[in-house]
Amino acid sequence: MGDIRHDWTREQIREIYERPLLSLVLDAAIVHKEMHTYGEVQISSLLSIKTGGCSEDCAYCPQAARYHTDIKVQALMKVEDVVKSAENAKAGGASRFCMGAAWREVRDNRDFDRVIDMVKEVNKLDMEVCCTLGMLTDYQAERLAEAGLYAYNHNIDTSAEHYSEVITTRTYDDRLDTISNVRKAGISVCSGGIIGLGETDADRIGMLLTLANMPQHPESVPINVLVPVAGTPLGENSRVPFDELVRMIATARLVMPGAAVRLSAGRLELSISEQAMCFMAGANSIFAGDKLLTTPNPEFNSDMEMFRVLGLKPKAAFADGHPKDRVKEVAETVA
Ligand code: SAM
Ligand code: DTB
Ligand code: SF4
Repeated sequence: MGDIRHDWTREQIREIYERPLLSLVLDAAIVHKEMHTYGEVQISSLLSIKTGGCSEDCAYCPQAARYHTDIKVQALMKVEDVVKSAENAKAGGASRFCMGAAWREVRDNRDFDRVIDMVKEVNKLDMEVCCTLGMLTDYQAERLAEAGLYAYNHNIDTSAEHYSEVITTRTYDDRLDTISNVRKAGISVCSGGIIGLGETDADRIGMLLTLANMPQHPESVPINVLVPVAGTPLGENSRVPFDELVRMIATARLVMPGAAVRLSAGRLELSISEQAMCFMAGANSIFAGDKLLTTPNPEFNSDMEMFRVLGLKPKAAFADGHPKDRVKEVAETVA
């Protein structure tokens, strides 16, 4: 039932996506229970280590320099401030700490050296360290891996077909290349997308098809609901209806049974019961902390209340081992 496959056809994913909602949720819940510890939720905390002033034109993003949003541009943070923030996140129950930078790509300069130091320092806290810094070369991915990076987030955002409606300053293939560099370096891959960008159901299915047919599924798949930000081209988009989010999560669960499906941006607008349905449909990860990168997220206390009411348990760091060790294990089994 929860077979891990990489040969999905568009029609097969469409058939799943179009099932009546409650049947779809039940099917996803069965696979979820078979493949994961039901009710266990991985908690990631996000920190924007370099904010705004980005050269890209991602139409959803408040950090693109060309749009007039009211975010405060901030240069790369100091290592010690980042470590303090990671310590707070750990005290709040986060097992993963994700550092985001508003860069198009990583450059081999002193800023990157500082990020490498951040990775080393946060790693000492026994947390899964994650970064999202834009495009990476294979060499940069290796440097991050050597510094102890556990995961790298790089989203495909939408379908290959819809992509150029949203971003023109880099291509879908650029994104896939970075993901493959991350994978080659033995770093856990975190890749998903956004719904609410003006895409069709066929685009949502196309996005899941790309992810599900990767040679290895991303270990984490964030499903973001667009947070419309005034001043961006998509700032007036209407909110994605809740049932469409549930449908997307359940389909992701069924086509990538082993992945952590993350209920990501857009949680602030969801009630506890709506989030409960997302967890039933296979979501088993969230971003916690009162801020995402630049936009608000539910308060710590309200999330703790949700965990209590729903009987959710935070997942421990490194419960799935380290991707590097898994590469070693596979090599040893083969030898
Ligand atoms: N600059 C790097 C990059 O683009 O890869 C890293 C940071 S970027 C903000 C990370 C991801 O956040 C984007 O790929 C996108 O999926 C998501 N994101 C950005 N703005 C968003 C918004 N307004 N609503 C939902 N998701 C958003
Ligand atoms: C992801 O998929 N979602 C996070 C994280 N990866 C980096 C970012 C969401 C950003 C939402 C808009 C903001 O706060 O700026
Ligand atoms: Fe820049 Fe990333 Fe925002 Fe695109 S999503 S504008 S690359 S910060």
